[in-house]
Amino acid sequence: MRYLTAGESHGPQLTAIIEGLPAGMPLVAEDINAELSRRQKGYGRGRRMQIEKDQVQIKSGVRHGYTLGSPVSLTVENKDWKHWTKIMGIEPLAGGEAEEVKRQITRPRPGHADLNGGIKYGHRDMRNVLERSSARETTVRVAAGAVAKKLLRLLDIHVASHVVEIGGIRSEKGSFDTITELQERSENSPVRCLDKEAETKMMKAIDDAKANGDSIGGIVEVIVEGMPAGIGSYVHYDKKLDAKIAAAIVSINAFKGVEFGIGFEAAEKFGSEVHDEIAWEKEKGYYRKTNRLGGFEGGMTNGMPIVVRGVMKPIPTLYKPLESVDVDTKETFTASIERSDSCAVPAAAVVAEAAVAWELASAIVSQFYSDRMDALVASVKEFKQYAKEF
Ligand code: EPS
Repeated sequence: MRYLTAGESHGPQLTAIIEGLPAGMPLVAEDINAELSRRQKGYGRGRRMQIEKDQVQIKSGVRHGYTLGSPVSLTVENKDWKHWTKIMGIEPLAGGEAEEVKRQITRPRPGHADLNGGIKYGHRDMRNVLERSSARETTVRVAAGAVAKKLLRLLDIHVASHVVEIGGIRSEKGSFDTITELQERSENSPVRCLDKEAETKMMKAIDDAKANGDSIGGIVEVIVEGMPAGIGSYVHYDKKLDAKIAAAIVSINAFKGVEFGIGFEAAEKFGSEVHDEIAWEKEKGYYRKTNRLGGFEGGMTNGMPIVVRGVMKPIPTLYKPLESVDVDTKETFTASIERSDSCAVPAAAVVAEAAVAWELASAIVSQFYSDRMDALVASVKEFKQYAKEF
């Protein structure tokens, strides 16, 4: 399974083309729209989110509510496009129009793709870079992830997330009993945090950063329940499923790191404090007495819940100026902007869910016969039973 996204932040639309889905999988726009609207929420978002009302249009690969096996194309309109038709126009500029859109971006923002992307493609107007490197693209990654989540749900595999840290404030009372409870509680929090005390402090930290013209980052955690053991590979480096998930998380705009289970804490512990003891019961099959490794051993799932965390740096588009260099004049200037999110960590949790869901769905589809959804459901069910009795 693979997908390609296209679209500029202020262009007419965003597109995702998904290939490799089983045929006969139920899919309607509402499955995707629900996820798109989750991504648009979150305390700390800027004015752009008041303009956009992300809604998907399924343009191919689905007939009468079921996938056909052919590529599924998804589009989401940029409502803001109507304000950018000249600056972001597709057709060559007519004589007089060039004057209107001559405002070129020659001042790269520190922390963004602007300068490196400009050098790579020879774009002296760095709008040509920032339009595509914008996190607006995550809209259609979430759309593709929503399709993956639908496939996983049909296999009784469930994905949820919450925010564990924003601007140095940690969620201390973030425990939960079931994944449904986790999802409900994080959904009802403006910062997707389970700890009410931390939630208030996080919102205050976002307000303070905003008042200061600054931005703050944080840590999100994705949890997945129901994955059978033995998905992924210990045989080939490029088929290790935890490695694929790590790449998918770090590929989200502004993400700088990833960990599974206790993650980096493992560096300071003995092996006996890190590895999870194996047990077996007739009803449950094999399980681990603890889940410090976050559901992965040897590049494969071990049947325990998957626990992945990703760290997002503060958004680099700042009201508070940082020094940079104008590529035309080579003069130092201080960069400042007109519109930005002060914190997008809650929204990024939804994007991280999508990224993880995609990798899991993709690994399942490649490991089992998957041309037909009914056959896939049957084989995964049978495999889960086999793994239990192994
Ligand atoms: C972004 C800048 C802002 C954000 C945008 C990501 O957009 P604009 O430049 O239009 O003010 O709102 O995020 C989204 C549009 C989105 O859908 O998440 C950036 O530079 O990455």
